[in-house]
Amino acid sequence: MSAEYQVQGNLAVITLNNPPVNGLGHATRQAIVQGISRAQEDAAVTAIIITGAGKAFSGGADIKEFNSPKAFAEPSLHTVISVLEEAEKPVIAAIHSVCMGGGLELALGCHYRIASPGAQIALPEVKLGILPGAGGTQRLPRVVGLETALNMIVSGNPVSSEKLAQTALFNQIAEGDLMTAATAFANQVAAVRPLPKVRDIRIDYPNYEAFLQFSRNTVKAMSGPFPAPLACVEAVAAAVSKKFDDGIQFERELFLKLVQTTESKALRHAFFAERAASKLPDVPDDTPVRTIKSVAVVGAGTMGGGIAMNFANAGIPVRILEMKQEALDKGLATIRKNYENTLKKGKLTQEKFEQRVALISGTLDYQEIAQADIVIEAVFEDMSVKQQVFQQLDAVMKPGAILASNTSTLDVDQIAAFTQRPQDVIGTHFFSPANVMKLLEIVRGKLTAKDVLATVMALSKKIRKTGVVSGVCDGFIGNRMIEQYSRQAGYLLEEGCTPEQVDKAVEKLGFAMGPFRMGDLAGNDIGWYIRKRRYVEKPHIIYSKTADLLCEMGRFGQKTGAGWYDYKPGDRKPYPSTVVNDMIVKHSADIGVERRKISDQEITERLIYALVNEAAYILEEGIANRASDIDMVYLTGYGFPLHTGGPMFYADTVGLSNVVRAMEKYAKGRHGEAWKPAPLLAKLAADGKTFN
Ligand code: 3H9
Repeated sequence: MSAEYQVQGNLAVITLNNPPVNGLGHATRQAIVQGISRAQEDAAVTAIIITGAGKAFSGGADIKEFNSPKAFAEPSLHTVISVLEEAEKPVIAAIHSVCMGGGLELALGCHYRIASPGAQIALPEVKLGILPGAGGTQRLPRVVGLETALNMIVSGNPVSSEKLAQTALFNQIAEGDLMTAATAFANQVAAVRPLPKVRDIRIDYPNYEAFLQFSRNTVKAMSGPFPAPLACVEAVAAAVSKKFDDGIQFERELFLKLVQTTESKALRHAFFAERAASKLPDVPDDTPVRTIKSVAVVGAGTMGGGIAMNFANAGIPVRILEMKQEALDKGLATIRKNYENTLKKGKLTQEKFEQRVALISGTLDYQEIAQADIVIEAVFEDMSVKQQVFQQLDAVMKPGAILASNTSTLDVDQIAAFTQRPQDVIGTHFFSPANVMKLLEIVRGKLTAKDVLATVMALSKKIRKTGVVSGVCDGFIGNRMIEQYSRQAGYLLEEGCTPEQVDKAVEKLGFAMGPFRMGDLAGNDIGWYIRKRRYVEKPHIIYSKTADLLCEMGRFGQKTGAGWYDYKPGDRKPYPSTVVNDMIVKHSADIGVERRKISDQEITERLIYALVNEAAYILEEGIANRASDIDMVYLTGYGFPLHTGGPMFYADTVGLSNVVRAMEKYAKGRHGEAWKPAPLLAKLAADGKTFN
């Protein structure tokens, strides 16, 4: 049973018990209905309390069930809610911790609701690409008002129970023990008849059409490719414009449509992928972790500064080490300025601003960082520089300190070998801007200790990053894949595209930024530096020379006021550049390639399938633990469109055999060798299987 039934005196108590968050799966729904029926039949029972065991009242419908017929098997959530609402004895929801989605809908079907202070109340379905499908859009506006309900349903964000104390959602906010308060309340209302039902409340909102029209316009402009937010508005509109039962029917139809959309499947995939990424088969949840109370960062450049801010934001003191006073002062001033900008925008209180600035200090002396629990190196991406730094860290850091490198491509095992304590060395690859981007690639060296890995994974949660573990290889998961993507982007230029055409094609698909705009933002010189290394180490790899020619012109991107695009001073807007386009056309002629018209479909397929094929090698080699980890890397670090669920989920949606067929076609063109399908991809496609 996933709900327990107990009789305590004259009260029946139904306790949802389906860890981790009392999801309302089929068995739980059955158990609730059985509990209500037992309570109705027991003449000694005068009222029924429904509550949740453990860390939630309920986190809502069991999302895992959505892809199976169980999700809709009777008793459906609708049926359960009707059973509660129609019960002849008062049903009181005793709410604590988390009351979300179907959990809140269940509570809204009860006659009364009591909540602990601080409970998180939400209808977050929109974040999964659906809408509340068990009456939430019809009942919530009846108790909290049209505007509050619409905000909660369209944003999906939680609101604390105290904030809703003045609304008809709660009959009481419990002071002290929740069950004691619920018991006293249940006894008070045991004899009340008729029983109050949320469905009977009238929504009083004169001129609601004007408000709803305004909401439609705003939501439409903000929801991009996602259909759910607008559907939420329409469902809430039905709560005012239709009779209750018709509104419920309308909500249900919308829900059933949305749950089938690729966008919703992609968001549900991302929900579970994010949680799966924090689990490693050989590092169980109870692996001991090292205490992290202080952090040091080596390097006060853009990366080092951004990394330091993450820890200050989480309340952890950080000391930044630099070689020269001038560089240190500049780095600290940049951090201060970043915080000042956030303060000016009203996104930070004065108090928090001061706290955060005070948590970051600087030093020129290695000895002054020796007692830090973790040190993160963020110096120039060159092995000999890394060697010097890690040898120094090995000499000064206290025993047990974690030594992390922010390298984006270099061999973490080689870095670890510069020290006498390779078990304490790990890669922590942040993405620029490091204080903003969600992704943290955690690079596990051959000798990295399990407790070091567990500590860094826990730390990534604390600083609100999505930590994804990668094995050691050139570029790890993200940059190793982007290498193939960039190569295709370069070939496309040689064959007939302009940077603008390539960028627009992928941006139309929902990418935050195309490859050339991304290059201009990150700095084209970084790729140039890496390619020069590869020309020596891996001479068989053929790159388009266009990017080198661009760098030879000094066009490093936004920072030099010119890159693939032209820029006006103080303006980040890219303008197509005649100089660059001429250079590309000339280069095609120089290498004897006849330029042709290339379709957007070819552009997006070549860029995305190049990512997917490399990802298949990465998965096969065990560099990534699971396909969904690769999706998380691309969704949180590379601006891959969320509504597609990431490159692997996207390829699954297209069908792997279709992906392979397209690759075979491109293999007949220039640089066809790049299109040899990875054995794993070929096998899955042949077997009709998927990555995820
Ligand atoms: C819905 O209700 C539809 C209805 O309107 C209509 C139906 C007809 N189902 O996040 P955490 C798991 S849609 C299944 O790390 P936290 C999660 O996978 C639903 N599993 O913890 C993880 O498992 P594991 C609307 C769920 O404390 C574990 O719980 N509800 C569900 O940071 C811990 O999760 C939502 O969208 C679920 N509903 O946060 C709520 N929820 O340990 C989504 C969680 O195996 N959930 N799990 O990896 C959340 O926002 C957070 O999980 C919550 C807890 C705030 C509840």
